[in-house]
Amino acid sequence: MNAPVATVALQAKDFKSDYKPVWCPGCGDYSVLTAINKALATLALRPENVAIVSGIGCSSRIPAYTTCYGFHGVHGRALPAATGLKVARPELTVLVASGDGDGYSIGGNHFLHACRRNVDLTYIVMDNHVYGMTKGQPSPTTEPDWSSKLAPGGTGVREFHPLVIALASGANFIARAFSGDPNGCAALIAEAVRHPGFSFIEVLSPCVTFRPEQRAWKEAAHPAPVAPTDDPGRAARRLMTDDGFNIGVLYKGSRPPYSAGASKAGRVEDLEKAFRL
Ligand SMILES: Cc1ncc(C[n+]2csc(CCOP(=O)(O)OP(=O)(O)O)c2C)c(N)n1
Ligand code: SF4
Repeated sequence: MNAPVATVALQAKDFKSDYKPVWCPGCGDYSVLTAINKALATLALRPENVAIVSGIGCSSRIPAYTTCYGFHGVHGRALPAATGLKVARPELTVLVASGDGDGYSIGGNHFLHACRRNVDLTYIVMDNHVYGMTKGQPSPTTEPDWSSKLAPGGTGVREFHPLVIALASGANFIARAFSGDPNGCAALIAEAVRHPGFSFIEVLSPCVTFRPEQRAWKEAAHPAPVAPTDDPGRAARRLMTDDGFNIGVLYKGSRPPYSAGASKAGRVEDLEKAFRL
């Protein structure tokens, strides 16, 4: 985070746009929106110094509901758009909003390389283990035995483990949050924004329409019983044996973030000069 901060303290409501969310009543994404707005107010940022980039899905509607700059792009392509934006405009605080379909399926390749590049972004994935917007298809994080009209008897395919993949690919900060605890979620988002480099937060955010049984996540979510580690080996062991409901910061690394100025490819201004007609 390196954007100028507000001289007059703003409140979470100052980050809320006039658009009324069209999410189903009870959708977890309402609380994630509240948490993002709280985190931005806690960080004393101003809406004009923040950009929220997303792909497509119910969760990807977030940018329209804030007063920050927003880019609601193409399905699965939020990370490359956000990476370009952050490299060209490093003074902006850039948040990326996604879903498990958008971010791990069509956007899965970009996820690996965003972790590896370590550009200073905060990636918030609202995971409901289903494609909500397109009416309930299984996603990469859907349990293999989840039976639905579209996948009777389940897919039989093992789940993708986003946190392990993020660690193996080089993410510098890895956390899990729960939308049912918006204050805790806001605190984790603020910590992720403050942490330099690529920060990944998996937010368990129930889809009450296609996965009504996820309302029980309230009982399942619990604070991670261990302090964050900076040791990738220890983090890997913890994440591989994780029950999927440990909430908190699970890995905090110290890899220096990508800097366009330090790259042999040259600074963005030099590249722009070279391409000027
Ligand atoms: C190229 C392309 N393929 C497919 C779609 C259809 N589509 C829109 S949203 C979506 C899945 C969204 O699921 P997820 O990211 O989990 O978000 P949720 O709606 O659950 O929040 C799909 C497949 C699309 N818009 N563009
Ligand atoms: S379909 Fe699911 S994810 Fe989409 S708005 Fe409704 S509850 Fe939320």
